Amino acid sequence: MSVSTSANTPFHFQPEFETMPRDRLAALQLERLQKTLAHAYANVDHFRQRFDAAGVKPDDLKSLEDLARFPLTVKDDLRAHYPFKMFAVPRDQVVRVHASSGTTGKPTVVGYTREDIDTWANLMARSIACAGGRPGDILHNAYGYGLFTGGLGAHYGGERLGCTVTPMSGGNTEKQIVLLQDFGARVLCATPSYALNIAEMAEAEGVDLAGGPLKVGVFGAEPWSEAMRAELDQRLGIRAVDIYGLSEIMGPGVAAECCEERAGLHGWEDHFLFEVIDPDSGEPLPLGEAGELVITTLTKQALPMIRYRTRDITRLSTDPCACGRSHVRILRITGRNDDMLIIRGVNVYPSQIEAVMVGFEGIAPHYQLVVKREGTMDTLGAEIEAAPETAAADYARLASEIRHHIKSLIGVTCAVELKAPGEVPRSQGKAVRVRDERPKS
Ligand code: DLL
Repeated sequence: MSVSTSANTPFHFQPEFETMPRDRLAALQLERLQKTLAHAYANVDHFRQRFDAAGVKPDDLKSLEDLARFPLTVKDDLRAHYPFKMFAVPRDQVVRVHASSGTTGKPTVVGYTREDIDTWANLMARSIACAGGRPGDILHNAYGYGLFTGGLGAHYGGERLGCTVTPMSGGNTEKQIVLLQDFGARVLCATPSYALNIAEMAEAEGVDLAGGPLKVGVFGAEPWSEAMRAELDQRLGIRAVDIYGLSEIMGPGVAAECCEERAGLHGWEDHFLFEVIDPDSGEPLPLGEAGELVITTLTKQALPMIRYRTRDITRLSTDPCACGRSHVRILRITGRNDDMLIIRGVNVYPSQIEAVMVGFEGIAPHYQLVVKREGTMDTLGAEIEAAPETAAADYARLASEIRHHIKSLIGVTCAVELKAPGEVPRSQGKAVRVRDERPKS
């Protein structure tokens, strides 16, 4: 692997950072954290007010553990300061903005200085390389371009790594398949649900993507399962690798799995500090316990984030990894705590239903949960697609078996309906797993 630290030369592995002993990594984090707190306090009214209200000053941070004394930040804080009031630099130093779709209320807007964009490109290059991409590869980028961070994030990272990037964006699946083949892409960047959509359409058209040059899938932006990984590996003839990120912190490339182990995402601790808290009390949890991931940026200029509550549920591990990287691993994110449905008092995550479905033969990995209101009670349904080889005469029996298992394993009544192949909507980006048909109050 080549080694270079210059931002201007293509590089893909920085052993001096990626394999840094954990005590030196902690020292680097402390130094960068002190600077970040001072920068946020001096330049963002919101942070100054929140720190003052909590009775803490940046100088009070003498160790990494002291961070727990600082207030948490939530998505609503960004909404309340729409569009630019959380920025820590004058607006004319912000060279790019992205924004969340804002289906409820105002979108959240995030900004980057030129140096932030450079750091992001480096971390995405590092993430793609960690996943198995190499300089010289043809990288087909099917993440959506636009306000979503996926498209441009993977684009700049692919270029920085030294790949030839096809800026395809999402949708137009027939064309994706033609270009994947004609250009000979080795790396596919997409949401896992959209990658599955591509695999399925290629098979239907008689195109053998699995036998071609495609070898690496860099899939993220939504929760997915080991069962889906096995399916993507097999149907596309690749090694599918998980990548994580969120706009409020940077975009894709906050963490990535390595192709060696594929057992949790290396969180890039030279640029971010990861904590897991109890989502109810807000208290930090010991290493290894499951809870809500909280991230603090260590090098961001335009939008420093202090203890941002991601809502993502996971566990951290510092067990050694076969790849030699020392950075913490974020274990597979199973869902968000705001995804949680409460059905007649039972807490249910969509990923739990998916985990039950995975055990069944005869169904395809396409499903949607439907929440309705009957009288004053919420009800849950699942529309699950049958595999092409399943006979229609077996649908009712299969549906009843799945319903029975959901009831006994999760404790919730779920009306399961088997759909014919192709009837569950396919994703072009992030899959919609829950259709909420409750009346809007
Ligand atoms: O989804 C950034 C991204 C783009 C990540 C491309 C990976 C690849 P947002 O649109 O702000 O940013 O959504 C962030 O998506 O808090 C998680 O809930 C979810 N998410 C992202 N990656 C994963 C993943 C991008 N690998 C939100 N597994 C996050 C599970 C994920 N959930």
